[in-house]
Amino acid sequence: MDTELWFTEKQTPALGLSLKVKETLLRCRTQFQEIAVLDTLQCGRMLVLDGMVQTTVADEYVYHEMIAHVPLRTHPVPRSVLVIGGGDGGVVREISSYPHVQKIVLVEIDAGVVEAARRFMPEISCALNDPRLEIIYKDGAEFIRTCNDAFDVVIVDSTEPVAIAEGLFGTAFYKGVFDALKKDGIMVAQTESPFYNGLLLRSTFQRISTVFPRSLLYLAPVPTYPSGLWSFTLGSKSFNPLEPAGAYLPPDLRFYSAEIHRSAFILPPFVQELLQNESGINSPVI
Ligand code: AG3
Repeated sequence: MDTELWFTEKQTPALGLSLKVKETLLRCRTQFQEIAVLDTLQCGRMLVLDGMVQTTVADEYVYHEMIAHVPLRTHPVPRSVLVIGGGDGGVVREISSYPHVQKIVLVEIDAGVVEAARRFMPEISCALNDPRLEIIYKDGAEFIRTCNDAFDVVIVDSTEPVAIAEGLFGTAFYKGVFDALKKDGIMVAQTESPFYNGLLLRSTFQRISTVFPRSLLYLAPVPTYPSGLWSFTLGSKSFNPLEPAGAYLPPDLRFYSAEIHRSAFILPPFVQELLQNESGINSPVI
């Protein structure tokens, strides 16, 4: 029998997701984290940061389409968009399909992630050469303090709130995002799994709600992320995400549609409770 290589992410201390590995394409340590690109049998190429699955060629479209098009189509005509994190380029690829977007700024802390994606994941990183794009290698929490009234949409495509990404989940950061947005701007952040990270989801949602006049949570399935159900929190200064104002719908999308946009905001009762409940007793302990 052939020797089998498997990668396992321990999604909780007691549960893991394992993928059979064909080949390890990259494994290196940067100043910030460990980066791995693995070629898997089930999901094709996969980007792993500090042992956590960030994206796979097989299911990346769900996450990238949902984190990008929900805010981009809530705004009638977004022209300037800031992405914090997102060094693999998946979010930039989605933004670049809007003809009216004039400026995209990508602020990624680790140049190693951009290099790895450019080299091994061309289908995800393919828009990183868009002439409208400026890439800045910096901590997003630091960068945001330097922006004022500059963007229509800010997309926070971070890793988990540990180590380098911790500052991207705090109130001070969301206030910075608020100030970086124009007067009718919109932000969205990935806010983890309602099944396994309920407490974190709630506290993040509450922080965003204290800063933005309108904040809403929506969901999408991402099979390779913990529990397979992922949340996003949108903060809007003015436009109503439930009635998207954007007339333009990018062609050839695989998950997002006008109907999915609306249905993604319909939350199961346990998620609604999670957002309302002060004490956290309904939050799963896993
Ligand atoms: N950023 C969010 C990934 C979180 C996954 N968590 C985990 N595997 N424990 C994804 C970046 C994609 N552009």
